Amino acid sequence: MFCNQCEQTSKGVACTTRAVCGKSPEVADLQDLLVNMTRGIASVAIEAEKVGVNTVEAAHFVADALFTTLTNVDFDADSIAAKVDQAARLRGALKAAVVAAGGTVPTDTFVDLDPAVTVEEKEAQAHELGSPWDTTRDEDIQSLQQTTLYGLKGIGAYAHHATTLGQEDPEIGSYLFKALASLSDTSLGLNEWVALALECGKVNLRTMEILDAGNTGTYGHPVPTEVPLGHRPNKAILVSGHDLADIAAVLEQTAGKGIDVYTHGEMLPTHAYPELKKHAHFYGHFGTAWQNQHKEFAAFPGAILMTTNCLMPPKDEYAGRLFTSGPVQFAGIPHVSRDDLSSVVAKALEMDGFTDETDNGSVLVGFGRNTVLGVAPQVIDAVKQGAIKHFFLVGGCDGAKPGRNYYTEFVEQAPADTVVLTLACGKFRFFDKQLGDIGGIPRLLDVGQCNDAYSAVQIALALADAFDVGVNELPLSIVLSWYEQKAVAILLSLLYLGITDMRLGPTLPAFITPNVMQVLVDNFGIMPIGESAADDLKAILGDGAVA
Ligand code: FSO
Ligand code: SF4
Repeated sequence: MFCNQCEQTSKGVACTTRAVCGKSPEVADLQDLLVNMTRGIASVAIEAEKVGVNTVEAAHFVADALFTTLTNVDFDADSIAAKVDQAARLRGALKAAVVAAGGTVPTDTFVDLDPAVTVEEKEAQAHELGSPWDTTRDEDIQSLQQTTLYGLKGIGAYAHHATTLGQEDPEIGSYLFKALASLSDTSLGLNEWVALALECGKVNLRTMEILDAGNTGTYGHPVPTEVPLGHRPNKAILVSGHDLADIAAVLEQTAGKGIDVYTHGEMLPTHAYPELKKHAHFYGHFGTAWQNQHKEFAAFPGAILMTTNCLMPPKDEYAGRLFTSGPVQFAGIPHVSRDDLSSVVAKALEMDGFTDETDNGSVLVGFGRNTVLGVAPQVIDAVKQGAIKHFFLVGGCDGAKPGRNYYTEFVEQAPADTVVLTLACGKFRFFDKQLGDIGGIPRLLDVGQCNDAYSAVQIALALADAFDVGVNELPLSIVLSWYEQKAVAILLSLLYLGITDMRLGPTLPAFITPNVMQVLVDNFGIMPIGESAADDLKAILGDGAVA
């Protein structure tokens, strides 16, 4: 195996014998095989588009397959092997349709590759084929290929959620096909790969936009909502991951059954959606970010549903009450569909649930673009009068590295005349800090999940418009934490928008070579987070700025 796609990669280089995330080398190889199968589908789909053959099913499959290979999603060799077979069937049907429409099917390794029959044989075949990018090429081109491929996985995840909510854009599928097919094109040089990587950012922005349309169109615009961090006596289900359709189904199928629904991790912002918060049994939030799930799931006295990443290999203490849905799979853990959650409900009813009442305070969520722009005149006034001096967007993923305390310190030490916007699970480093308000505007604004980076971008663009400046001239600094490939896609979106001077941590991606990093430094002023949050705050705001 060779995998360097996430921040926790072994020794900051690559997982080659043992995966830090817990996936087996066989699963890693099978994931590579599945990505390689999507490359074959992509090459055929490009021809299909030329001769007018419908490629919607291929686009959905490719997005879902890429999502499957994202960090902490699918640890199950059988399920990945089944998707490889499905890819071969889909590719075969697409080839036949291309021929029937008068087109010519291209030939290359992945258009022609016949997957081996058994899971073991597929593993051997996958091992032989190796990584999806061309390791014989210049290392900077490889770096850009990897960056793009990891961004594609992020797009795949967001496109999957958008499709679930009925949102489509054929441009997304067309770009996935083009970028995947480009992995085999040795004529492409550095400039072409820089362009493909930035286009990945553009297409990801569009994907997050249609996901936003799906989320807000189906469940309403988030509204400021106080979410208890404690619990009350009742049976309980904990829902983690990012899938709004799944938590909506849980809420519907538990209504009137004497079960309270709690969120974990990236599900916290769902409390703010009117069509979800209307359920009286949608009670509170339990725990923090994904990397704490071994302790937190073990302490939860009810059924647990993991709807997307980040799943960790489960502990025995709670494996018997854990369920997965959507693209998430783990051998031995029941996989359920949102159409029938009866086994999750039955498990929750069978367990004690919470038997006492505990008040752990609360947090405020629901500061998506609609809410924030609804108070834009007050925000603009506060800036003009000097009550708000600076905005920070401190967002991204959480993870296990001790260096991530930087983000807690950064937010704690941000001066009282600054406002912090946050999103994704990195917020759990500071989500319950009481930062107060500035003239009624809370100093800590939870914009939502990682995909709500779209919402944060809309807020920044609207403020830039109101002040008649570019986004880079706003009193706004972006401090990102990354862990997995959705964060790569979001970073590419911010670069595509031309946003400069972002800070990135806790470490720089292993797949970015020094030369590619230099391109990012020269063109975008991107920089790693510093040793000390206080020093970075001073560098941004000037001396004496730290609270
Ligand atoms: Fe966190 Fe995991 Fe949402 Fe990522 S749960 S780390 S950026 O998957 O997607 O924020
Ligand atoms: Fe290693 Fe991350 Fe790849 Fe898992 S996803 S094998 S931890 S680089």
